[in-house]
Amino acid sequence: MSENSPAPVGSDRRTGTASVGTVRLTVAQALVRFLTVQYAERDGSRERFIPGTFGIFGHGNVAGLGQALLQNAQDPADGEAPMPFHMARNEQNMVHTAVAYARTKNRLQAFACTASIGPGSTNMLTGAALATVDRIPVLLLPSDIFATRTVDPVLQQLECETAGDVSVNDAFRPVSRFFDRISRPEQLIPAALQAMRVLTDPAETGAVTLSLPQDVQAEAFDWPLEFFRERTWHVARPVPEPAALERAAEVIRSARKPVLIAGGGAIYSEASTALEAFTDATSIPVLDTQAGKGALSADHPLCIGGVGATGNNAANELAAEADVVIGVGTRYTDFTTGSHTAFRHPEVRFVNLNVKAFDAAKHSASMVVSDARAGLDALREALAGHRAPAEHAEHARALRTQWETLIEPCFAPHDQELPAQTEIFGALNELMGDEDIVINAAGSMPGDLQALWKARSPLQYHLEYGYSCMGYELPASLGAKLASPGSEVVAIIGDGTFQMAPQEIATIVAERVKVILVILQNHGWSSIGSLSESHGSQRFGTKYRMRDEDSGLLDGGLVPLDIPANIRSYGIEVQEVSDTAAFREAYRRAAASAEATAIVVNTNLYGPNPPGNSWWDVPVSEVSTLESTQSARTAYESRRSSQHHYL
Ligand SMILES: Cc1ncc(C[n+]2csc(CCOP(=O)(O)OP(=O)(O)O)c2C)c(N)n1
Ligand SMILES: [Mg+2]
Repeated sequence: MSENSPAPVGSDRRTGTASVGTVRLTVAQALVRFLTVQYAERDGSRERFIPGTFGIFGHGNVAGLGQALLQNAQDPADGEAPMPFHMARNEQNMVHTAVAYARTKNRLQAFACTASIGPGSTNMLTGAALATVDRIPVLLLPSDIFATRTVDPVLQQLECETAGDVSVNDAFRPVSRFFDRISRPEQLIPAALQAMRVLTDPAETGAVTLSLPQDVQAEAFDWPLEFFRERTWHVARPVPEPAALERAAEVIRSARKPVLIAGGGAIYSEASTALEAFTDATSIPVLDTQAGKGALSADHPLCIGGVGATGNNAANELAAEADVVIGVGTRYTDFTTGSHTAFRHPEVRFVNLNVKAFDAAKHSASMVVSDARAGLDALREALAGHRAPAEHAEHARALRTQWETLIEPCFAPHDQELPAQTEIFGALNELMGDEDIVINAAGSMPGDLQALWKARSPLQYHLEYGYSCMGYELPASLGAKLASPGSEVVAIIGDGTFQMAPQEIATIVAERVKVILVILQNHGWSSIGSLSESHGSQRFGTKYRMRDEDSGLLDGGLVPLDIPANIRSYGIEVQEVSDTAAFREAYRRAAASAEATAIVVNTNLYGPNPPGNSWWDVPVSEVSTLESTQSARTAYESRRSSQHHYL
């Protein structure tokens, strides 16, 4: 590739010295080249920010970004870094893979994802929403309709009669933290720089979308060489404002029964050591959210575990009594707050330590806008010498011991033909190493895992419960393994979830990535089935059953889907088991294998699930002719009356 004169001056990529001159490249070639020289740095450790691109080609990107990626691989410019390409099977899945990678890297790296026009691009919308809800960086490059409009309507174009500049890609706007459409080549320069800013800003990050019209991708432009110099984006650790810190410390000093809730932010900011030091110094018990489990090791005597709708009784009792709740890096979803019923002290106050003011302000809190690690260290110093009352910590430890006794039966064999999934989780928790990764997102499993799982490292418990997206687990296992090759990566996948997105097994096989897929076959939805039953809807439409010729309903025999055979067809080994001892054996074989394998476990659709006494607000029909619904409504109204506004 030749670069236009004048020749680059002082174009040392390493030092980032200014370069003079231009180079003629297409927009797609320029974007790929730009992305290969972006770095992120935190605490002195620096890595290339975009390690590769996932993609599926169609007419929207095959000759634009596809050509640029090929050229990058086959004919790189002098000193140009490679941009590894990974071919996915479904666009939604590739975003899940990218999200899992970025999460495992604590948001210090993120993949790019390229998709074709129309359905290829809109298939990424769910992944975009997931990334934005979960605050995980991913760079999305959907292709767009011609900027020139000469050939409109192009294949797969939505024709908006009232606005010529609208395409299906406008649907990315609400689910992206930054969106731009590159209608002219030079727009790429500010857009690419803004994209990097948002991706590497812990308070802003999420899906970033650069919509790339098909014609513009292939259009050439004389780019300033300066655009392609190596850039380092410093991932911030904002420190708390002293006055905010003092206000927060005062609230905490006044507390008789404080608790701390560790959310995902505590993990992404690598605040575990700071959290442990804070806990040891203050004796304040630590509860966790789905994203925050493992921030404090389960072995710590004041790690009480999951709080809220899927939490455990010990954590929920402490939450109910708490006069001060310290939220660290949490968004306070309805699962964490038990739909605003978990915190019951009439004068409960909140202290929220969050890098995002939006979250810090929740529940009328005393706000500390700060990085979790920096904030915890500063708060510990501001509280020097202060400890929560000794009887409070004692009470927390006693509740924890009681809960551990209460859940023992969850792990023992039940008197039923097929195991409860809790038995399998107990075995898995024992078999997996501290640095291994368990992945799950939807079904009845997140509730059981949040209540029962003991995470001994911040890496181990990878639950996507912000968007709780069926289909995340399997492609996410690929992303997590690419990010942490030394970890055993286990995706726990319900049979419903499996049927939504099995196809990325082909990508896992092609990439030669070793993961362990654990599929729980219970012929339906244990989760929504029990929710339906408790809410008066009689498990309607929640089982995989044949349409019965007499009743006309889906309540006939089992649908003859052979999941093991289906998985085997992708070329990987499958073991099928129906009891916990056999599962242990199967896991040991899977762990010993060098290749991806699957274990299909037949489990009981009806659980039982762990004990629990918390609540989740799912409205029940106010009027109904069904007795089941009427009684569920009465129970619903009584629980709803205990909701708080936290003002
Ligand atoms: C994409 C998506 N669609 C629908 C839902 C709503 N939903 C939550 S759990 C569930 C059923 C999950 O079934 P399965 O994977 O078999 O797990 P199980 O409930 O049996 O544990 C559904 C439909 C969801 N979370 N995600
Ligand atoms: Mg199921």
